[in-house]
Amino acid sequence: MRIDEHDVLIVTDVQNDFCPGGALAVADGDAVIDSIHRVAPHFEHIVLTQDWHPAHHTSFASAHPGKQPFEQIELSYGTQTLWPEHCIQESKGAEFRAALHLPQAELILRKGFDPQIDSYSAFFENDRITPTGLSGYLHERKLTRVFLTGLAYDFCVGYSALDARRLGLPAFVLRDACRAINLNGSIARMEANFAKAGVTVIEVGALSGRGSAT
Ligand code: VGL
Ligand code: ZN
Repeated sequence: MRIDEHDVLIVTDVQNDFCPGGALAVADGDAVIDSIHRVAPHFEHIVLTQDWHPAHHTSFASAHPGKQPFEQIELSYGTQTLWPEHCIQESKGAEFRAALHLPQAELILRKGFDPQIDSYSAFFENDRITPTGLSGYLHERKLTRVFLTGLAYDFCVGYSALDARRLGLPAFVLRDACRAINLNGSIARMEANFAKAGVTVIEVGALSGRGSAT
């Protein structure tokens, strides 16, 4: 499949806390970097997302006395999984992984900064209605097809892909450029949602375009 100037690569949350040694480490998380570097030269447009929580964020188990990480609670906007404290603004854990080298990325979109609402998706916060502004940005720049990579496949990457479809944008998840958290069947559940929403899952090797011979 050939990449053109209306396509955008979204690199999701490749941050220290989601990589080995981090507060919410995804197994083999930094393995996404090589795949992302492989595919990046095809794209004229790249957006990075950065999970960016204030201390005491409502998604942290530590903000809810008696609750443990990976339990669920009901918040005003619905069910929320509770996480270890991670990606706190200006912390080392919130920094992009040092090996990630994408100086050509055009936008860094921060999310999860409202103390009271989590944000998995790059498009909408977890209340499913508060926009991050990414939809308007892509629209104004005439970026219409979304290719998703990064962490985690079954949370932030997945919800971003579903929201892209909700906005009417073709969405392609590059499976081998993602790694998953895999919490209580979250991978299978997300893939069922992909199928319903029309999200296409492909491999990095399926793409060609700028900077490739084919
Ligand atoms: C993520 C859980 C909490 C992710 C972010 O990037 O998938 N998951 N915050
Ligand atoms: Zn988070």
